[in-house]
Amino acid sequence: MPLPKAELHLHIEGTLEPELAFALAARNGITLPYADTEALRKAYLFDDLQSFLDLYYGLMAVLLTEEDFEELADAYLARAAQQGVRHAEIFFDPQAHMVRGVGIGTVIEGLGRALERSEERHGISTRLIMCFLRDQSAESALETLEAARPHLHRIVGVGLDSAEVGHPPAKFREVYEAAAALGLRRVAHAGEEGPPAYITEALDVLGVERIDHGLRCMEDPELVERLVRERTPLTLCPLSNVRLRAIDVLEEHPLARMMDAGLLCTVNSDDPAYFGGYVDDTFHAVREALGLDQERLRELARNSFEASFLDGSPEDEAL
Ligand code: ES4
Ligand code: ZN
Repeated sequence: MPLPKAELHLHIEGTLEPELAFALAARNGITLPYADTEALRKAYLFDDLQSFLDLYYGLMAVLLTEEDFEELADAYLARAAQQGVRHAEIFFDPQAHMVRGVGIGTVIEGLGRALERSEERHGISTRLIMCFLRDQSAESALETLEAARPHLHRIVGVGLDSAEVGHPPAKFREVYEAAAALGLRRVAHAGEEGPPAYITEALDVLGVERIDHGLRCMEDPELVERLVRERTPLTLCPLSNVRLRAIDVLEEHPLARMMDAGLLCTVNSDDPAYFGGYVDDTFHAVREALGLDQERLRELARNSFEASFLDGSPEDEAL
């Protein structure tokens, strides 16, 4: 039995398995530039974050209708339930769809349809986090937040993802202020490929309450001390770090050292269709590669609930 856990760093577009991509392509009359699912899987050899993002954005071409987004999310939730996930905070990238002429309402309402049935169908409570693409302009992020206004009842917070280096958090100060004024929670990817200073900036300028990845905090002992003191959660994604070559091999992942340092670490799957495993597969992989014992794994599972946006109400405690 997998440990009950929350998944807090999961891009719904990154759960698009090759089989579903081809099925949606056929339904929508789209020709993919791969002969079959096997040929597509063979393309999943990445040098860095950008080489992954190119494929990830390209394959989204198959996602067009509300039903497509509903099916995508429902397929993830079904797999997540098998992995012991009881609560999922799910990222989506509206700008990556809007540039293709897919309305933000189609995306949010489609995902929303799957999410509103999730507790009943899969035993998983959910939250939706809207991410801004940091390699797009700050104006585009503001327009996206504005476009999302009619759908905000479905969204718990905002995040920041895509190509990190050269796009520091401060670029998005204004849109994060606007999001905070609307009562939205705030997270951001930082310290995945970017320097530790981006983590500090995300905390101080954007007011985020969690750091997505945060891997590179380990280069700055004062920052580590602060993250420990403030109990800032980090949503680590070890399999992603290996596939995108942030580290060479899983055995070199700093997760165990980060836990020893007192950091509030969680383990997540990021883009599981691309990185070779869902969240419990990731728990198994770090257990094997880093020699984490059962107590350490239980700590990670506990951390995932503590770091979540569940409010600890009696209803939530029933999880
Ligand atoms: C992402 Cl691994 C990762 N990093 C940044 N942005 C992303 N979007 C989807 N996966
Ligand atoms: Zn991510």
